[in-house]
Amino acid sequence: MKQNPLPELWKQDRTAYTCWLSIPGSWSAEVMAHAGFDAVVVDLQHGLAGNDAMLAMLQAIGTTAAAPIVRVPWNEPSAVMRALDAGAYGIICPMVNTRAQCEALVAACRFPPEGSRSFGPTRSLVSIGPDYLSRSRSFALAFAMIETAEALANLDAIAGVPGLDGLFIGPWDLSLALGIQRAGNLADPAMVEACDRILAAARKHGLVAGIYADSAAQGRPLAARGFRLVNVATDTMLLQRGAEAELAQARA
Ligand code: 3PY
Ligand code: MG
Repeated sequence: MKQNPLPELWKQDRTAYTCWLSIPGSWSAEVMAHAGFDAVVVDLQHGLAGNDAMLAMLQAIGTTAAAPIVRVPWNEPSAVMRALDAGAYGIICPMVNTRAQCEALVAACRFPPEGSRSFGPTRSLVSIGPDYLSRSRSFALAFAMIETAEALANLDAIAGVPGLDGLFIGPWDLSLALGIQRAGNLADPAMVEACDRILAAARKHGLVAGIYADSAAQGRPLAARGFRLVNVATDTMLLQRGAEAELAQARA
């Protein structure tokens, strides 16, 4: 019987490291998952995969111990339910700006009476197990992305939504929203302050704080600050950086 490894890691106050998949296809997903990340995120918002590729990528991640997570394209119940039905262990939802939007996200992740998820976990009943319904709570982690000024203004109300599992910072959108000179700059004092506020709100409400970084150098200090779901790699960037580095060395 499958278990979601993430809640156990967080009980031990350990950081789950993730990688982000923007390349559609099962092969690169399988390679990335085999690297040993705690969770692998299929990005349906800015990544290039659609629903068909998502299924194959979740199957590929399922050949490893990594928890498969999906970042849905938007806060749409159908997108959330589809990803959970296809075997995702959790949802990262972009642009959650109000308490009502966060309530809608959580409701889409939970079967009645807690929520309004429609029953039809076609693959989850196979890939997770026939008892999926009774264990679905730990396989439907709900993370609300905090990445706008509106979300920051509503931070406490969003974090207080019952059933939410975590807040997840999108530093690129958040830095644009805050008018920070260099987009994505996690070291900008205004970003440091915003991230600390989000971290504090997560702690206050017993939530996991997560954040997107695209390297270990960026991600390690974030884990030290208390983030417990930290992205440290993306497939596209690794491919690009690796290819450029090899070519540069060959031509040197
Ligand atoms: C952001 O930084 O805005 C993200 O959504 C990360 O992908
Ligand atoms: Mg974003």
